[in-house]
Amino acid sequence: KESNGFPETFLWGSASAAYQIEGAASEDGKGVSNWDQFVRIPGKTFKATTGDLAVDHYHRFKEDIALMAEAGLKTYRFSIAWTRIIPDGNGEVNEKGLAFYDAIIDECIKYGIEPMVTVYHWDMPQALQDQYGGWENRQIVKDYVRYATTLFEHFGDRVHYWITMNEQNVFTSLGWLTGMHPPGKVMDQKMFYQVNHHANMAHAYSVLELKKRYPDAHVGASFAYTPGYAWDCKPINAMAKADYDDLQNYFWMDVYAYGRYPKAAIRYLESNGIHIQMEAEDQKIMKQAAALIDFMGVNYYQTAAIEYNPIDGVGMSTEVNTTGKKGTAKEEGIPGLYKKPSNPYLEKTDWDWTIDPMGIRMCCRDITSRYDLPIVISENGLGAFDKLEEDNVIHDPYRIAFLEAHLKELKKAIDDGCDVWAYCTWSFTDLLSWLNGYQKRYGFVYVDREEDDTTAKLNRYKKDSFYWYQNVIKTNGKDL
Ligand code: GCO
Repeated sequence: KESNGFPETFLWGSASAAYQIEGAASEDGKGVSNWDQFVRIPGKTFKATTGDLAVDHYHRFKEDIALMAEAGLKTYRFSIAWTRIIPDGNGEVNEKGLAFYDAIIDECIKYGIEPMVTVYHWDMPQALQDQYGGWENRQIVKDYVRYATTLFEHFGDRVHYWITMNEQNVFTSLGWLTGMHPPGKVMDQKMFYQVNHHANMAHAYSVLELKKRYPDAHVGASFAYTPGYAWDCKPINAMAKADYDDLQNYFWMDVYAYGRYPKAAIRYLESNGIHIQMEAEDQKIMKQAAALIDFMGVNYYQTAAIEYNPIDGVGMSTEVNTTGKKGTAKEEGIPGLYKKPSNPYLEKTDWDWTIDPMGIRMCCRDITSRYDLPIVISENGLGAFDKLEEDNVIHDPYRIAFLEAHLKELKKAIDDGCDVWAYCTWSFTDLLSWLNGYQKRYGFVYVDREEDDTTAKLNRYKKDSFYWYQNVIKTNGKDL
């Protein structure tokens, strides 16, 4: 059948996060974040890489945004560093921090690029961690909402797309279960769920504050959605997939879209002695916020195969592939419920992430039928080893193939009736990978630096994929 293609208003974009690109870690009054501190613990990141310099976007944002304009981007998704706006988390507002993001936003607007702002992309003021344990304490809700409201009031006249939380499922799992992200706690399950509830309330109250001020603003949260496939048609594996969905997908998306936790997940937690502490109004506020969100943000990278996991089966793995050496990832699961064996039908990236273009269509279809919400693909991309060759060219046909295959499936999702507003690749320039330094690159623009290179020139070079994306945007995806 004939495809209608991408809508005329489709927002072609790319995404980044403050800590991964900005650098200037202590300039212009910026406070210390949890990440500034965490990366200094030996063994936490590849070659002890820090974001102190990152790709120096703080000083080169004009060059970077000019490149985005050259590529034809319609939107640029970036995050704001809480520590630039309120350096100690809940004290004075730092005017220089506001001025930096004013400049970014104005630069985007100058080129007709719609700014899409992520309020929280994992870098929390360390002062709040020290004062009261950060996300572990209910106080974080008030402090987050004050920070978010400061952004809404200052930037709301120019920013029409807001993302409250980036991958809450990831930063909480890695922070309180695998210990790979700050605060580095391992299998603290009770706290994991409590922290999530605090983040949910921070999200919910900030949605209400935004809509009070800017009822027409578009808001959502970005969820790292890994759709599951039942291993086979054995009923117990189909049930394992239902458990996986309730505990690992709908546990977040149902909160954003419906304002409630999946019943079976809550029953499971309670039967394991985990009771989420809530305040009297919480359920009401969650529902109010859910009724106000405009889209579901989806960061799509991969799918998972799901199989029943016996009670003495595999647990959560704290050893994942951070080396880029294929085949080093371990199977993970929740004993008694499910595990995620490697899917034999799919190729994998060097970091053992399955490559599954159809998964992006699955995400869209599932969100459309379950929530009937518009969708913003807030991230999709391929982390790979890229090579700068003579004459400063970078041939990345694997990235083009990856993105093209995903966009073809996204187009089918649109033809299926899904209301997809935007597609942001991760990322535009290369940037710091939280745990992998600079060996795992995602950008259309190569940044000339290595981990331990303090004299890096940080020159920007366009990869082949840059020109490919430029053409996709110019033709509004017509040839896909
Ligand atoms: C990495 C990760 C990140 C994430 C992003 C999530 O290599 O560090 O892949 O780049 O994709 O921050 O929102």
